[in-house]
Amino acid sequence: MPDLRAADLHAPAVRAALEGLGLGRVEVLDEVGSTNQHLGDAVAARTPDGGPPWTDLSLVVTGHQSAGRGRLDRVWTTEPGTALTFSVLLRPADRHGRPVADRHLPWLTLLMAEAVVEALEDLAGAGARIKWPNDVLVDGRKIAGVLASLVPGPVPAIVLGTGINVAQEELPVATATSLRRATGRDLARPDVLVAVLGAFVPVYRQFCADPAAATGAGGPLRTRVAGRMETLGRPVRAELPGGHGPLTGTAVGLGEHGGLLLRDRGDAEHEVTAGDVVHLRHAPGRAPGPGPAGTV
Ligand code: BT5
Repeated sequence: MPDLRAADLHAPAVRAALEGLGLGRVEVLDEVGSTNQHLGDAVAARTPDGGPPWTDLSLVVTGHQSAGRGRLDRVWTTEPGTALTFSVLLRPADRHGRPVADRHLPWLTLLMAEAVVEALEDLAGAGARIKWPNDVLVDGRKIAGVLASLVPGPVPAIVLGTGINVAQEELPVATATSLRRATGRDLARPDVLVAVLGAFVPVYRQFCADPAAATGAGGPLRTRVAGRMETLGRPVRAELPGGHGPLTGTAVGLGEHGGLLLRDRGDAEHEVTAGDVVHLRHAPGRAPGPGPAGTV
């Protein structure tokens, strides 16, 4: 019996809409462990598999992801048929065909989060916001997460995976929400996919053309992402990787390479480039404590 978990994504009209966006190879899978793993393995194999080559902006999307991954060995959990889980392959190169320098690559996660926010706004007026470095929140709850993985090679490629909670009633953690839960609206997964990629592709092209100009001080993409960030202007606690103590302060901006600029109580500025951020409640005159959604 055919597996119908991805019947909506297999529809010819969806393929036509995706093709209209100028993507590379498009693969729709009924079910897979992890789209990031699948795409990364396929690209790293570098052996022809009979299909088209894995060019820039190739896509793997699945009806159900059974072993989804988060950062730092965490998991991404979804019910069959209710969530959007997909990965795009990126081979970012500037207008002269030169690979974009590694230092700019952290922006890609934020640019995908930005595309998700714009799509959810357009489709459902969801009022979504970005939480540094890789979450999208609605009403302070996580509706989407982005995971970037590097595919080693002569010119490294990036697999950018995105999970968006669309129709779940039950969520795997209390800090999560779905479009159905947050907006009461039942959106079709393919519409969300096409809207997100439709928002991402032009932003990605703008980034690649001149990453330093797009994301440097006053650059249009840095300004755009900063304007959508829930994190900025808030007291936060940054949990740093590698056993370094947490940093507490106010998030004051985005750095040149997508890091979070944090000003501590002594007015010293730090740039956090990796780790988790906890949004703290504004509490004038008191040490900041976690807010209602402070542990997202
Ligand atoms: C992320 O990690 O948020 C990245 C999620 C990326 C998922 C996509 S789906 C397609 C592609 N293929 C993959 O295998 N992954 C990518 P992180 O910031 O580490 O957050 C992980 C945490 O989010 C977990 O520890 C849970 O607390 C929470 N979580 C798990 N499933 C969730 C869900 N469906 N909705 C909201 N939160 C969830």
